Amino acid sequence: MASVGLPFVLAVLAAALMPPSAVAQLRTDYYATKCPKLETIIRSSVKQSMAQSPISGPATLRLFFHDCAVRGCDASILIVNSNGDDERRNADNQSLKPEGFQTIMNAKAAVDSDPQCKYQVSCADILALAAREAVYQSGGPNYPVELGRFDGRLSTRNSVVLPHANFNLDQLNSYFAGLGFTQTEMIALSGGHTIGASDCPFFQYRIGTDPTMDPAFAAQLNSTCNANPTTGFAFFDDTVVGFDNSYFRKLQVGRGVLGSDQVLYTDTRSRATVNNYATNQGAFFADFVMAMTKLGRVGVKTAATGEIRRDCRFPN
Ligand code: HEM
Ligand SMILES: *[C@@H]1O[C@H](CO)[C@@H](O)[C@H](O)[C@H]1NC(C)=O
Ligand SMILES: CC(=O)N[C@H]1CO[C@H](CO)[C@@H](O)[C@@H]1O
Repeated sequence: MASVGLPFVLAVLAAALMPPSAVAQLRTDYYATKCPKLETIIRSSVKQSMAQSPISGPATLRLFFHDCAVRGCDASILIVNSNGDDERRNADNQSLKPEGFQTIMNAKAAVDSDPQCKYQVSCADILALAAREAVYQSGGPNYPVELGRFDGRLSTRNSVVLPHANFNLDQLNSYFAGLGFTQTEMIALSGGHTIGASDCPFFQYRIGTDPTMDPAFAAQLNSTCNANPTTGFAFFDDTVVGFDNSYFRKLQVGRGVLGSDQVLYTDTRSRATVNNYATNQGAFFADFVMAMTKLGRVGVKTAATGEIRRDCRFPN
């Protein structure tokens, strides 16, 4: 009998020492036989949604973050409970745009219209793939998405804990450390604000009071929000639907929209990373992909702890 090599022995040992299924095993080829056309189906469905509305891409990316950050990436953010007690109706989710939910509903319908795929693909995986499409089809990196998540059955308003737009660096770091992220990863993820917009209530308090805001920018935001106090909004950067590193270049000139954006440059402990991403888009893209992949692993459910939801809004 051939002797087994040392690497093999070490691998077996390592596997034996791992706690059983402590971490769900995600794989990029999880649906290779269950739904071979999955990625093509979702790519084309999200493309249609994004063509229908420029809000679809940003809203979908944000939805993925809000899902993973609460109870893990288990599509709990999509659940609609008849008593109204669900994550999407927490105050922190009030401004989630319906276009994001619609993008996922459309993608799910497209997946289930393929007889081979029907009821085979979790809503959590559809959301992870749709978020990648939102990034890629906005001009950002195309990256492999790990799959094999199961959908959760629970969603409650009180379980929602999300970062706030007035957080300082320590608060941002402590929030993201709770999800397992370093400061650099937190900054890369904040680069998601290279697409989309913010409503006035999230930043209006900074106008005229925050000295780190460029005065000309403050005047511009002021007139936007004065003209439409309830419906006014500001795009995060100049390339509204373009996924690039311009978000970081705007921070360098005091044109960050949210306090939590601008502080990444103002605080000298995080400034070097902002400067790096501002000058090196490749570095931002690489770190963003790594951090998004890591975000996609947060709190993942298995067949034993979750299900494949038939309607993304309701547990089976
Ligand atoms: C760092 C802490 C974060 C804070 C404080 C924060 C806060 C916010 C706020 C206040 C808005 C505006 C909402 C509105 O007016 O409708 C927003 C929008 C957005 N956020 Fe974040 N966010 C954070 C991190 C992230 C992360 C990690 C991602 C994804 C990688 C993300 C993606 C987005 C996107 C794409 C939008 C635009 C949504 C749209 O245009 O509909 N955010 N965020
Ligand atoms: C904002 O606009 C109001 C009304 O025009 C004005 O009174 C105020 O001084 C402006 N503030 C800033 C910071 O531009
Ligand atoms: C998208 C969505 O469901 N938003 C809800 C957020 O929470 C508020 C307050 O409960 C609801 O009115 C929104 O419909």
